[in-house]
Amino acid sequence: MFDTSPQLDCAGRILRLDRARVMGIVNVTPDSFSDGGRFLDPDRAVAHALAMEAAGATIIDVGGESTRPGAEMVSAEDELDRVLPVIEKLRDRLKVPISIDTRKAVVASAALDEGAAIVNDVSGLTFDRAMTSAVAQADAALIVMHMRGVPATMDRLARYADVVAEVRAFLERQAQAAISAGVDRSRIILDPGLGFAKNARHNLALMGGLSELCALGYPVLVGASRKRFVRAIAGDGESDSSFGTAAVNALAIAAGASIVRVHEPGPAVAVVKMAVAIAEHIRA
Ligand code: HH2
Repeated sequence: MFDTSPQLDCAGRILRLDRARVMGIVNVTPDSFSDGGRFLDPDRAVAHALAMEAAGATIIDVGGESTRPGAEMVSAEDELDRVLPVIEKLRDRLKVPISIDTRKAVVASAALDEGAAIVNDVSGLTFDRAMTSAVAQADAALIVMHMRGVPATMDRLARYADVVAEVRAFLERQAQAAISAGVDRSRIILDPGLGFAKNARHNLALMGGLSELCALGYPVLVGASRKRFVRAIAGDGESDSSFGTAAVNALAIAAGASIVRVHEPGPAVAVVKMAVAIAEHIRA
């Protein structure tokens, strides 16, 4: 029978989005806010990625630059030295697509050449003008995330009259720009960028208005895992905020999100299954 369920063609790898999916995070960095240093060694990063796939992650997001508030920029050379050995080792061992979490086109292109299939640009295409052509040339999928400024300055830029309307307008504009530059519309994913130039109130407003972002017609990704606002509100400890993260993920799926980005896929997969089962019964 002809299959009409939603799916994303990521450089030839098919990611089915007929129900919500889990993206597992591999931070190959010394300084990420919750797991900095744990996966700087390529073999540990690879083992972690494989374990996340086994736990049910259907995208593995590899990043070599921390974007925590205040973080300094990493050179493209250092970023490549961190991520390429990991992607190279994962390429033939993972069944699920790899995304590269970077703002730099040269890093994205090299990662795509090495076997990544999705570019996760946390700058929402504002950092590097060459990013859209790098994505388009590889027929890769593209995650467009909202942020303002750069990690070193973004906290100062958390001022909005209507955060949902402003984030929505930005994402729509950047998606259009990507399409005009040759990225296929069916390969674009949008992300409100929780915690990026946003305070706790802004993050909550975006969660409350998430269905308005989903109404743009692109799959929506939500990344709340271990973020400051979750730890502050759920209050379940500095290092672990898995229950707070689970609550955000369940509500994101109820509002129509297609992907949740997490550090711990195991519990997240259970949350997604439960939330998906209920979301199918939500009355309009
Ligand atoms: N959050 C982080 C990094 N990349 N990408 C998307 N699309 N959405 C997010 O919310 C997002 C992201 C920050 O989290 P983490 O990777 O754990 O930390 P760090 O940037 O310090 O490595």
